[in-house]
Amino acid sequence: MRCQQPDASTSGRDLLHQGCSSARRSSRRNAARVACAGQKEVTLLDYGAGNVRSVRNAILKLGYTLREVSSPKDIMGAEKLIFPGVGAFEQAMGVLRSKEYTEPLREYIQAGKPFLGICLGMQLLFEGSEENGGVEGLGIIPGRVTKFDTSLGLPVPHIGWNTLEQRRESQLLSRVGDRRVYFVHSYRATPSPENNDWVLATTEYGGSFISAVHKGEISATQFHPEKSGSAGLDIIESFLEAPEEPRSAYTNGHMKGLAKRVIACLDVRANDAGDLVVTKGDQYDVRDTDGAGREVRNLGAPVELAGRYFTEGADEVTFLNITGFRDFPLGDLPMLEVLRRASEGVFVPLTVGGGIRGFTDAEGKQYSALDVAAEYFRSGADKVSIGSDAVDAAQEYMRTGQKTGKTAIEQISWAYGAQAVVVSIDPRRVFVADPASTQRPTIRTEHPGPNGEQYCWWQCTVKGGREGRDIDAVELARAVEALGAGEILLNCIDKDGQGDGFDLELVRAVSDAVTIPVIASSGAGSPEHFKEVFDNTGAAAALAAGIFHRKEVSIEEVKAHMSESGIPTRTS
Ligand code: 1PR
Repeated sequence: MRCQQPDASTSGRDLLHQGCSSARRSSRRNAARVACAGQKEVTLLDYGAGNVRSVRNAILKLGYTLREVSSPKDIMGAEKLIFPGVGAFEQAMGVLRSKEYTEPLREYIQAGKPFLGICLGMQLLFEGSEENGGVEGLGIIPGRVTKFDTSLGLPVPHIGWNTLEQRRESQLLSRVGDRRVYFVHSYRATPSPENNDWVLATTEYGGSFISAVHKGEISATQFHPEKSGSAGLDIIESFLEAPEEPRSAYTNGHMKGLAKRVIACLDVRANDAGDLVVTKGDQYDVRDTDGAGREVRNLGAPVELAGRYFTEGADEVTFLNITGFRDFPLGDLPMLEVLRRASEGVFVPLTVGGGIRGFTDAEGKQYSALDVAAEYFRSGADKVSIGSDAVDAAQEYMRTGQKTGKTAIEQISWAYGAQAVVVSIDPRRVFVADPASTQRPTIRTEHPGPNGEQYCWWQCTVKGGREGRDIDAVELARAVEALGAGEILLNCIDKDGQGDGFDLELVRAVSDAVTIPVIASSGAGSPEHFKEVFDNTGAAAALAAGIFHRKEVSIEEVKAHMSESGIPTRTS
């Protein structure tokens, strides 16, 4: 068993410092202070399927030491075990079996020792799942895990910040109050008379599903406490240690349900001096137009900006390595380091995009898109965003009607689940006078073209808008959904950096065409633009860059405006 002390590395030292100083500031963090003295330890069951870095970082931030399971006997030896399940059900059960963890895990839980399962770590406790065509689980909790019903018109995966309906009181959720927590999953277990004694909380999403279970010392959550900001850190701390002051019973806020997400986006690239900077374009041109040098705009350092957006209440942070299409991403160590450092202090989901595709390096060694994605997940990403490669895959799929199982989308989705695969679309509006003049699907637009054209379509591009392809954004969205993408990041080159609002026609066309969540991007200039896009389209989230970087509008202002307008939003 490997033991990781919070002061074992420079970053660990920072975390120790943060953990201890926060403990000193708050009486309810006394437990953490004890842990800083090295007396408390948590065992983490990481079977290597994805990003558990945030769980690790959260434990360290709370001032606890960390042990990692490296053999079956470490499980029974644990005092408190956290099991963050990642990936698909079949994969996870397969790894548990091959490492001979299944029986010790069952024994540990049946012995009633302190256990916290997270996401798939909760689902695996059930009898089985219909994911991957039907797989047996650990059989601790009665019931089977099934897929959300897509016929209800709700986007699936269920991604974002939703409320908890607590069925009874328990220490685990005693400090959550009406704060939302972060979910990302396509499958769920539902309450039944057989599992009623396990159900601690349920959540509504096209019906009620189990969001937390609890019995004796065994707890598990369908949501990700490690990605749920301060509410999530409180939950993990409640599991680790009894709170000193009993908290009042929960109250659910007046606006229940899945919140519309506000995402801060950081376009990252090296400037001419070679420093990695957050930049921002106008219609994808990131160089200043004034001044002879046309330098890459420098709007800040990636890790610091990500930290600022977490503190200000961003529901997610997205990093786009905008020159990733040129370089070999695993050679792009600074970007991996950005993720590692950002994930130490940012406890909301992190997405990374740019260069997610297969590569052959200078020595002829081949790396699959899955290898590249795996490295990003290990470094702290929760989702990867695929741009150019998704266009190639979608065109090929539309041409042949066949799934090869070899595309980046399919491979990553299979290994990590659809929710980990975002497809970023970079479309540009093409006006046509007559729909018959193009094979692409058109809409009649309320904003006619320069020559009075009444119709348009949105041409997908690759390499950061440098090359146009003969595929429309709606066609691409449908194709990548079929290939296994779990979410669409819908940019718009015409609107990028313009500050005059999202392209509502584009967002409506794409969000109406798919069942997966769509993130509207490009053009936000005011809080009203967020209200506009949520009121008029099926967008599940809205992303902005320039207005946040330049501090023209704060995330708080956006959320306050959404809240006043009756749009469900996470405000704490
Ligand atoms: O093709 O898989 O390597 O991915 C490249 C990724 O980099 C894609 O996600 C692509 O969108 C992004 N990208 C490439 N070039 C640029 C560029 O700006 N020159 N950025 C670029 C795209 C769009 C959003 C932006 C919103 C909001 N930027 O990230 O943040 O438009 O901006 P606003 O709120 O200021 O209007 P691959």
